[in-house]
Amino acid sequence: MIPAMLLEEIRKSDRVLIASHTQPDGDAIGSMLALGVCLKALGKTVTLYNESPTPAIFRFLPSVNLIGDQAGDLSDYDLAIVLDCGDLQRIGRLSEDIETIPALLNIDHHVTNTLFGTFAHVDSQACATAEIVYHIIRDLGVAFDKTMATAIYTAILTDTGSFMFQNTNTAAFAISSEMVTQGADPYTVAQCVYATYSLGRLKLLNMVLDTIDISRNGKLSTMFLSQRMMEETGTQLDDIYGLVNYAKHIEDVQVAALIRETHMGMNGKGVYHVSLRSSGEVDVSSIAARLGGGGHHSAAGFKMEGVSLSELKRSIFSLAEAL
Ligand SMILES: [Mn+2]
Repeated sequence: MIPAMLLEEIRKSDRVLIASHTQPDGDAIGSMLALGVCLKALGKTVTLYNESPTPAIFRFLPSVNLIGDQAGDLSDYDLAIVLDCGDLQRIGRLSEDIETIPALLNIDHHVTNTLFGTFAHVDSQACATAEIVYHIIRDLGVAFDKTMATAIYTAILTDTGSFMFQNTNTAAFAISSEMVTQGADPYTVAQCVYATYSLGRLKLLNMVLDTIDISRNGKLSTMFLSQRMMEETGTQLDDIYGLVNYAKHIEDVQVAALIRETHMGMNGKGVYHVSLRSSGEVDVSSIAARLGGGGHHSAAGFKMEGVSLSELKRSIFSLAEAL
C-alpha cells in the first residue's frame, strides 16, 4: 500500500528531481527510469540525477540517457525523490544541498534506512525499490509502456540475483510477469546484463578469485581487489558488479566479503570499501551497521579508512568466530 500522502505530494508537484545512490545498481537505475518516465507522462518536468555514470550493462535500457550527473539549480525544483538509498549521503555530493528543495520523498527497501526526508516510505519486505515504484506508477494511474516495463523488470531481476536471493518474494514474480506482458523482453535483458562481460572483466575475476581466503571455521570468505588489478586489466568500477557473489557460493561459507581498495595512502594504510554477502542465515546488515555502513539482510557494506589491509582482514576474520 502506497500512502495517499506520498501520491498527493507527487501529484501536486511540477518540477521533480529524482536521485539515487552512487555506483548505481540495476534497482537504482531501473527505479529512477521507470518513475521518471511515469512523471513525464503526467506532464511534469523531471530531472534524473546520478553522480556516477550508468554501468555499461544497463546502458541498453530505453531512455537511459535521461539520467545525468547534473542537477542544475536546486531552487528550480518543488520536489525531490530519493530512491533505493538507506541514508541520504548515499547520493553523494548532492546530499549537502538537496534538502533545500521544499519536499523530499525517501522511497526505499533497506532495513537500515535512516528515515531521512520530509516523508519516508520504507518497505523492507519489498524485493526491490522497483517493487514500490511499480505500485506508485499503478496508483498514479499511468499505463506501463515498454520503457517502464523494461526498467522495472531489470531492477527486480538484478536486485533478486535472478530470483535467487532471499528477498525473492511472490511480488517479484507477479510484477515481472506483468512487465513482460507490457513489453519487457527477458532474453534481451539477460543478454545485456549477464552475457556482455569484457575480456578485462574475466581477467580481473581470475585475479580476484586468486585472493580468496577462508576463515578457520570455513564460514567466512574474503576476496581482495586492488586499484592496480583494475589498472592492469583495464577495467572500470562497473566491471566489478557481482564479483562478491563468487566467494558466497563456496560450500559452507555463510558470509562473503569483497575488500576493495579505493585509495592507497602512505605507510600502507588505505581506504577500503567492504561488500558483505550472506548466504541467508546471517544478517550482514547488522554487521555493516556496527561498522558504520548499512544495507540489507543478505547484502550490505561499509567503508574503513586509515587501516592496513592485514589489519582490516584480521578484523573481518574475527567476525567469523561469532558465526
Ligand atoms: Mn535495491
